[in-house]
Amino acid sequence: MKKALITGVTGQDGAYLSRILLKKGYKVFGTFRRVSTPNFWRLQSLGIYSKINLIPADLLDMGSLLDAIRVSDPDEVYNLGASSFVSSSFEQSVSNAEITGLAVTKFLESIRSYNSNIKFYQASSSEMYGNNNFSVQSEKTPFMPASPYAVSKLYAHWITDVYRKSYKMFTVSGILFNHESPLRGMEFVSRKISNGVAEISLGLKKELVLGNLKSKRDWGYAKEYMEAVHLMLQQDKPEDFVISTGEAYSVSHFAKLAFETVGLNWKKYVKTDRRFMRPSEVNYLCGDSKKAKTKLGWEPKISFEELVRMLVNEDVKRWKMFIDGKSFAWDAPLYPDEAKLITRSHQDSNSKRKKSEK
Ligand code: NAP
Ligand code: G4F
Repeated sequence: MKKALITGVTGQDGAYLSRILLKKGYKVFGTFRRVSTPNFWRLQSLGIYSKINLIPADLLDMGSLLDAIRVSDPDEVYNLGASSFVSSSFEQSVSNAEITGLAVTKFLESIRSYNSNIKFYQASSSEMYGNNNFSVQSEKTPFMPASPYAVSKLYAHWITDVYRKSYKMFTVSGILFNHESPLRGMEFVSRKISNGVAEISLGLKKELVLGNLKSKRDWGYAKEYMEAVHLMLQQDKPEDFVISTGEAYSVSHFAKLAFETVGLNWKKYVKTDRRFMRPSEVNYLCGDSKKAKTKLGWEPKISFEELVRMLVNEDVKRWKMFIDGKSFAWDAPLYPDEAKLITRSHQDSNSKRKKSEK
């Protein structure tokens, strides 16, 4: 029986990847952070919580990573753990660098000293391309990071490459473009929109406040992307792959389709506020995943429209179940109302407003 160790098992991708590996007969180990409130709703909602061997560990703590490797003695390691929200990397840039960037070197060192035959997957990101003005981005496109998160991911990406070349280890990076699902965190724009649309359609909320509506992203379905991730570690040779749909749509188009799903006109409900805009924005991302199609036999199946509808319908279903008093694993009721959050962008937008009022 193959053994896999996944960091970030409590996140969106960790949950889908765990289910894929369990179905393939793997013994799955997942690291989790000891937090004051347990965060296993995604594993519970996929019905796999009891099947994962959970190991407490933190990417900030090298000893705990080494312990996780010793305890699980894995054939494959999937490093999905990261501080993954780009906006917050502007507010917590140092911890982001440590968790998302430097921790990868600590992890690779731990693997190298324990057993350098372990295969290693690093969750790289299309955010690393930044604003490089290429109409499509492939494995060969130069990177131009525009956020602390992207810089940290790029460091992790290159150190993964260095370990592959220097120590002949099987280390690969998947450069994944945005991928969404009903298990997406509420702070990301797709879920923020689908949840907001669900609440508005049921009369629970009056408006949806967003940031930059013009930026474009290449949005795919997380479950399909995790199938590609597994395939990357089954190749004969370690290589990096872009995973994307090849189509880019604006945030406003996402909102339009989401509101149309419940028969509403988005223009009546969507407002914008500077505090949801970033100090520096990546305007456009669109991936070329031809290499994955040729070498992995992978291509996306679900269309953008289907993805948007899936998210909205699932959130409407959840809110209805909640109203009916049903109990189920879910995040929305615990999520803080963004109107109450005070962030650096909030202060920046206040000071800009005050200056313009003078
Ligand atoms: P996610 O839902 O935010 O999950 C992130 C995971 O990382 C969570 O399990 C989180 O644990 C864990 N984590 C955070 N800080 C940690 C720390 N100090 N030590 C150990 N674990 C820690 O993200 P995702 O969407 O599943 O993405 C998975 C990976 O792919 C991330 O590395 C992300 O940056 C990358 N990626 C994502 C996308 C995308 O569109 N989804 C695209 C490209 C790359 P808690 O539950 O305790 O917070
Ligand atoms: O959903 P987002 O926060 O995702 P973003 O920044 O593209 O990052 C995600 O994808 C990356 C891959 O490219 C991952 F590496 C990363 O971990 C994460 O999963 O924002 C998407 C776009 C941005 O242009 C943002 O400015 O939506 C825009 N946006 C507009 N209003 C908003 C909002 N984003 C958020 N989160 N909230 C808003 O209200």
